[in-house]
Amino acid sequence: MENYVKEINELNKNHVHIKDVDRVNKIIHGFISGGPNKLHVLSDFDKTITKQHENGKLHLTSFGMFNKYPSLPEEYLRTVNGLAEKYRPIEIDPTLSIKEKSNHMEEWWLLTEKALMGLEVNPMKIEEVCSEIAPSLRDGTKEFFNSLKDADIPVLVFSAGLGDTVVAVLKHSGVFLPNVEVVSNFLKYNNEGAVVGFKDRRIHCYNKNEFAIKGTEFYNKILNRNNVILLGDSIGDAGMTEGMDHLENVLKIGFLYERSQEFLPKYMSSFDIVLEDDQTMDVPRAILNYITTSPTHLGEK
Ligand code: MG7
Ligand code: MG
Repeated sequence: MENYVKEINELNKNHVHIKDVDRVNKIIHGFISGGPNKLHVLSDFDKTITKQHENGKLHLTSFGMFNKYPSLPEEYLRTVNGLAEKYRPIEIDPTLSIKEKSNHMEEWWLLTEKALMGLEVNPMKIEEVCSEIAPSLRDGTKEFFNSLKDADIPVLVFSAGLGDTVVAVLKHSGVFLPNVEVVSNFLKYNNEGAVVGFKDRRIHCYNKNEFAIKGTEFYNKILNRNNVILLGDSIGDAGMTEGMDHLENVLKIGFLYERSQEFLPKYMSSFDIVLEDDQTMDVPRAILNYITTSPTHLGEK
């Protein structure tokens, strides 16, 4: 088999870590054989589509952006900030098993949903707040999404964050294209315009898998697409394809930034390709470009 990894320049940089090059070559081979018609993209949002850091600052997450909505009740903010203080360390604790964390995350999202209940917020105003905050997307995201659209490749942005702010940012950045869908926690309102919770089952960072995608319109679109590029920045993101039995070639790309020394081994065993402090979409773009221009694929046309 050809050494695709060697041929794709972007994969030969110092910050690119690949545990098993043969495996990645096999996956890319599968991508080329299947062509764009068999491919789709499954991507996390927070710190995967948005940058992990910029000018020395970390970006707000989708929940964090919502909390910048003007004049939210003090009590709501106190509650959710308290929850984040308690649960965030558990979320990233490398000594706990996924199962243990899962129960805590279940609780965190439930309590957040409860705290949101009764808030009177305006969807248009949420969009406005997000356009003002306007977190930057990774360099090249727009080009990446446009290439995916041109090749008719569906993209699922799969977020355990808040869907309303995710969509607002994607729209504001011009990447909410017809081939893009968002599965996330969306606010549900009553007739008086007060939040009554999330629209569907809560998606948290450790049940973000087929459980949440099955039955959606997107799932039907990808049932005949057995190749996928998965993008994420948290270990939990590597599990997004769990339960999707029709998949054949799954390429997991992980963006690592915080505590990278400590986490690199773990990331390398969860993701096929680990990008250390890479705030661009260069690697996914290079791979996509390689697939769509590959002679094997073009020869089949
Ligand atoms: N995350 C999860 N929850 C909250 C919350 O209530 N407030 C804030 N500020 N952040 C939250 O995109 C998923 C990420 O969102 C964070 C319920 C988690 O850290 C999770 O990784
Ligand atoms: Mg993320």
